[in-house]
Amino acid sequence: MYLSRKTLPHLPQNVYHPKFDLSQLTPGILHLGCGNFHRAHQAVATQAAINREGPDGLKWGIVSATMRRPDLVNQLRPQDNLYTLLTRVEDRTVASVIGSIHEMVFSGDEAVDLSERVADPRIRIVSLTVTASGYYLTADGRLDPEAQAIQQDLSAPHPRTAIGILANGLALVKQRGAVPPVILCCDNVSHNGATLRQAVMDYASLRGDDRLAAWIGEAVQFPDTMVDRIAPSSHVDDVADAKHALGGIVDAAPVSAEPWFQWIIGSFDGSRPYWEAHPGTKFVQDVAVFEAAKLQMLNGSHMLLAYTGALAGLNTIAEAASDPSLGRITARFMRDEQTASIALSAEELDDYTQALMVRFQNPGIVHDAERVGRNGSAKMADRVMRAMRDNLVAGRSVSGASLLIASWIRWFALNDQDALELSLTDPKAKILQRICAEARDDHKAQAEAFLAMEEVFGPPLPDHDRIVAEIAGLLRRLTEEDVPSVLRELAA
Ligand code: CS2
Repeated sequence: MYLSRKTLPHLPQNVYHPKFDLSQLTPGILHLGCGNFHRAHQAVATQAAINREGPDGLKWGIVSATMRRPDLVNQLRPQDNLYTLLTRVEDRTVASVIGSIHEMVFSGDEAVDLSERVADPRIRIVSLTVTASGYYLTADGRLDPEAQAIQQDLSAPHPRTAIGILANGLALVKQRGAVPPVILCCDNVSHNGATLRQAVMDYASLRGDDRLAAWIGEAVQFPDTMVDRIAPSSHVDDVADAKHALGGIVDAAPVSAEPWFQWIIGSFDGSRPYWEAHPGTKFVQDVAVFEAAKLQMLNGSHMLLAYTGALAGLNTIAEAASDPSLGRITARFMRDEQTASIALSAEELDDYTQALMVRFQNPGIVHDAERVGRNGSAKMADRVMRAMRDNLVAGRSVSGASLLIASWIRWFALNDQDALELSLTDPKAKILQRICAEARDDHKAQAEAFLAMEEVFGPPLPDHDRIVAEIAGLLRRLTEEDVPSVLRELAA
């Protein structure tokens, strides 16, 4: 028996589930990027809001578009888009069935015109989780006009990128003289709302429509948000765990997440779900400080754990964070380097560091280094370079950031030699591998050529030559010595 509306009444009593009539739900939100994170985050808060609001909340059903996974649509449709959230508390799992997704679509489906969906008058909010690499930004946060996907969209009738879909959809709204939806970016990108707005305006201008760009700038709200919940890729145990929790009912596409939930949203005008019904959700005037702390301290440290951890044979975030040496190096990096320019008190920063290290060590979360290590070239600027630059200007150590970058380069070098035990996904993979191949065995040349990529690292760093030498030295050690021993020394 599969999970579906029909089988909902047979769920065990202790499974939290939608309290509303699923057949009455209508679409109010369009979501682009239906991955595990969306299903463990916005969809969960939306369910809490609908539960709380009663009949008024039924207009907030989500039309969720996956940009990459038609298989997920095939799994969820027969289940009436219901799925299980497995909350992995350290020593136990709590199951909840989520029913806020009203419709699932695949963006690549010929019959699906997402720009039309953006312009559907019932859709009041368009939210996005397409990952940092899904925006095709350069290190200064502007749309990269050279990106192949953007070039393709500009000449295609039906765009495939989120940016193209939004620009075309908003053009329809403008043409029809309708009220535009609020665009809610939920990705880990610095000033995510403002950045997305600029990128969509850049796209409109590239299409030769400066009027559309100006109208988007004036008439459309793009609030900033900070989102936080660790939701790893699906794991083989998830399906069996869900079946057990649901008393034998099968869910083909459950999702796992840690208990932590945070969603800080810049206030905006217009109607919206009562998302505050979910603990951890808050509307504020200014998201910047929460966002910088999260991007640098959580996401930046995640990169160090992933890149350096995998080189030491620690293939999940929990293993890497629990390793005495790498755990220590990471906590130091997070607290001493990644807090640069974050306007929180020393005590708040200490507490946040401690809480993050505990979250990283959660043994119930199997968060693969391979996954967190993806698309580093799109993550480097916001998560690592900003703090690193501030630290260099202030004359502080950047040893953690240098280790992170050296480890990242090592991934490409190993990959080039077919010796990396995990797959390497990055929009700049080809160029970076070529650099490694051309400068084989010359660590200084590799470090220099990597840092010269301004679209990834930004303009030359203060004290550039010294940093190149520091990174090259670490790269040499990671190549020639036993990595766990190197980490033991660095942690001392
Ligand atoms: C991770 C994030 O893969 C990554 O880049 O750092 O997905 C991280 O798990 C979430 O941002 C946590 O909120």
